[in-house]
Amino acid sequence: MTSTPPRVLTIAGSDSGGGAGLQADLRTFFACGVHGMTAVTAVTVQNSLGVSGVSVIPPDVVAAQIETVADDIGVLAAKTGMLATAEIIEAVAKACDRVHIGRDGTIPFVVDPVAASMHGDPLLRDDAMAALRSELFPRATLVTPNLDEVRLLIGHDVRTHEDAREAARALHALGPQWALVKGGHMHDDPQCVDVLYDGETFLELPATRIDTIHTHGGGDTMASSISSALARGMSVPDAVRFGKWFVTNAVKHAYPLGGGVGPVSAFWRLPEDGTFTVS
Ligand code: PXL
Repeated sequence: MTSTPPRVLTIAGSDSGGGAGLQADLRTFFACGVHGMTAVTAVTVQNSLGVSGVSVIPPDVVAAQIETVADDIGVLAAKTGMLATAEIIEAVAKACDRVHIGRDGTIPFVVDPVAASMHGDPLLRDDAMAALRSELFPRATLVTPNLDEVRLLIGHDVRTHEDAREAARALHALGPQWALVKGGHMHDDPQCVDVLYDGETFLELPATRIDTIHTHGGGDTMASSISSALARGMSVPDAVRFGKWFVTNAVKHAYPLGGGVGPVSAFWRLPEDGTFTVS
């Protein structure tokens, strides 16, 4: 019999196109060798051209999904993606407290403050940003905003690496143990520099910028690879280094899909040939 792998929970929305959201998370969990579980928050009607509909799951159903898998299967790390409404955020906060996910519990909790798709389609209601800040940031082990989310969360317009450090300070003051400001959206920088801050020390993580439009699901992939590493017992800085390496490779292997924006790809972890060979 094989032993049970580490188990990781994503609290996120479905992308019918399979590029982002919980589909990207599950693919990443698989590629990182962890067992993925889902608390679905919303179903988006979506293809590579954009989001044309959203159906939100009742908050008590979201909470029940979290509690039922935690009670039986156990969660070694959890992450959030699209949370859709303030009511869902409040239900997630309470459920996480009950099953000890997050800061004062023992289970690492990565809060990826997803606000909009790359096409600019809203994935979080306007009134929910305040709930994200007040309910989830103080419970988070790590928050992972991109620069657009930084602007919505704290009003900082980040243009330089010094701005990114300032933003990390302001985000950390909202209560997470660690804040990661991702530099991917600083488009005139030839590097993608992410800044990690724990209230004392800044860690800068550079990577060469890859020239592609196909970056759908990149943030989800980074947060879920970090969560997988945390579930394996890595420290936050090591888990973030792992996530950066994982997502950089996934962007390198991004592929076109439909008529619009394609996804980053976790396929880089699979053998390039022989996948269908029976031996
Ligand atoms: O990549 C952010 C994201 C998260 N979750 C869902 C999404 C998207 C982007 O489109 O659709 C469901």
